[in-house]
Amino acid sequence: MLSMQDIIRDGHPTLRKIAAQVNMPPSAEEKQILKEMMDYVKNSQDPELAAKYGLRAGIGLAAPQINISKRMIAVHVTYNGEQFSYAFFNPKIISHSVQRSYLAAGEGCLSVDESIPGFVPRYSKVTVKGIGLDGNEIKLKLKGLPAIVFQHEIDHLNGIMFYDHINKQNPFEPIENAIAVER
Ligand code: K3U
Ligand code: NI
Repeated sequence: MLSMQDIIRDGHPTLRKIAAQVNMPPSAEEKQILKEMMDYVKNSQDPELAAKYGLRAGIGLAAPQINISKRMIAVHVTYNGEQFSYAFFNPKIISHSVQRSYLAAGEGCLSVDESIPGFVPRYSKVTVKGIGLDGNEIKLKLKGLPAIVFQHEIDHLNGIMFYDHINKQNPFEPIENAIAVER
């Protein structure tokens, strides 16, 4: 079972690397790691398990955050009463809106212990393609919080941290053509 001890923190070089594609079909070990990433995210949202094992709550996790530089992400988030629970190998944004969005409360990251205030510009809508744990291709059209979480996790695969996108001079500078998303 993954715990906070497995999660590397800001400053670790793996967080700044471009993660490698996973060769298909994935190995049994790669599937096991991706399952454990999903288990972490789910367990972390269970208050009893989170307290018992000291898990910081998360709605997504990318393999580089557990020091595995491979293109694998897990997302488990509820938005507008709908659950988005996906474990992906080799996720890719294949198209996106012109319109931008940002999380009104700002973003957080399990690899960043402090809170970093500011608006993080994202695409409002994205279409994401990837391979699921069963080896089948999945294509998702996302908006709102799930779209933001996928962009945050795919950024981790490219060595990008959420705060890289924040305007350093004025973290809360209004973003042109952007809508606010509430959690
Ligand atoms: O935003 C967080 C949250 C936790 C519980 C309920 C609701 C929200 C915690 S931070 C988080 O989940 C990151 C996880 C990371 F860094 F490992 F990927 C994902 C994320 C947070 C906010 C916006 C986009 C992505
Ligand atoms: Ni993160």
